[in-house]
Amino acid sequence: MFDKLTEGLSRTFKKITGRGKLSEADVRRAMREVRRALLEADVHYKVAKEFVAEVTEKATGEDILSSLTPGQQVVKIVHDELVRLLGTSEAPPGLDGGPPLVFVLAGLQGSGKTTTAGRLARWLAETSGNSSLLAACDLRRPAAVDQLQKVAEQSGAGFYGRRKASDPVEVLREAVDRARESGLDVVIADTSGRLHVDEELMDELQRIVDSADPDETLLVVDGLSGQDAVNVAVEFGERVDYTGAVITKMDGDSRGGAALSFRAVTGKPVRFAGMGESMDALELFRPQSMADRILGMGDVLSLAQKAQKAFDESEAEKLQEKLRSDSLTLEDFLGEIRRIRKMGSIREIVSMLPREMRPAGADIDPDEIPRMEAIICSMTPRERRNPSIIDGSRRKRIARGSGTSVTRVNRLLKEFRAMKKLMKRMKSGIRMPFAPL
Ligand SMILES: Nc1nc2c(ncn2[C@@H]2O[C@H](COP(=O)(O)OP(=O)(O)O)[C@@H](O)[C@H]2O)c(=O)[nH]1
Ligand SMILES: [Mg+2]
Repeated sequence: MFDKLTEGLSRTFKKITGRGKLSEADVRRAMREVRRALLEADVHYKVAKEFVAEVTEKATGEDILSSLTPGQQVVKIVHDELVRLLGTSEAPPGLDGGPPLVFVLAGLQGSGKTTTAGRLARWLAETSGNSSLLAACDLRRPAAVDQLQKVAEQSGAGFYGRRKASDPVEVLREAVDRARESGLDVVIADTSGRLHVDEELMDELQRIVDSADPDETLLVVDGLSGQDAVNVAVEFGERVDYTGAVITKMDGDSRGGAALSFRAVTGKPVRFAGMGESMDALELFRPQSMADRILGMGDVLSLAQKAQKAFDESEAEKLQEKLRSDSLTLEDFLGEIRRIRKMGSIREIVSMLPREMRPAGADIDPDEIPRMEAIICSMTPRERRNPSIIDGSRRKRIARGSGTSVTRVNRLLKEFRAMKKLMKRMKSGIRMPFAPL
């Protein structure tokens, strides 16, 4: 995702972070490069221009240029402006009201509406326990009703549709009645799209929206189409007052133009990002981590901030020393998993690391921690200090002593090794070239 943009920006930032002094001309030169990188990523030219003007203004102040690390300050300003451009914070859909809440999905053909209907149902179920009913309001193509039904099955959502129906407004009304009768929380209407915005499409959508008065009208746009996605959004906005957007196909080689320009051009929040074709590939759109990724830090910056909070500096140093000398013990491990629990689940932390830094099998379920504690406590001090002596019979004894099983003891030892690897990498990864830590 956004690889080219990341490449362009890193090249520029490398030039300015390696130096102790920066002149105003250096900053201006760097900003010209930033502007070019944004345009190449298909960011709307006005957005790119304003972005660069804003950063330049902030970055050429005396306080920045005369600071000890001017390059890093400039990168930080770019980072913060990117976060702002992307919408500052997450913008989940409103869930007060209803039941049933009504969400309408609109957008061009192929943008990902039908897929998003299922993924949204899944997301709602997982994040807030809401049940959904998918309503088949795309009556243009006969196969559309079947496709939605399949998606509903895959996502575990309910389905309402009539193959012979001709009026989507009516279908949605019936679906809402059905959801109310069955006690379902959200109706998600899949509507029809066209290849281009046309009168007929907009009329139909407007009728649906006028009649259903949805709690959310989400415009689904294709992240691969760059600025075009934003142009489409502007056209839709002239006719229908949608509440937010879903940008799909961000997993592909999307250059970033849609995600970066959307908010600034339309004034509407991007609520979700589609990150793949599977039913669980819908994520809240996260300006903060998106900006981190664009700057090529994976989410290392936020990981580092989190880590910093949880790690006491001297502890971290001790640990570093142990990692260096490879003498990390299971006692340290226990201390570490308790600390890391404070930071959020390991799964979450691992997912924030750039892909190449991710160790295999290092995700530990936080609910497992008490059990892991019991297992480590059932070991002798010698075993804790030197896990390699834990052979088959010791494993059996430990399993008995901790009231667990040999499988669990094995898993813990495996996780310990993975963790050792993870922490080694984290330690070297946290100090990124320009993360001002
Ligand atoms: N890689 C990827 N493919 C997606 C994503 N969202 C949708 N698609 C694919 O895009 C195509 C069109 O999606 P569909 O939901 O049928 O679009 P609709 O015409 O707007 O209903 C399908 O092949 C989807 O699998 C996404 O986030 N990532
Ligand atoms: Mg569809």
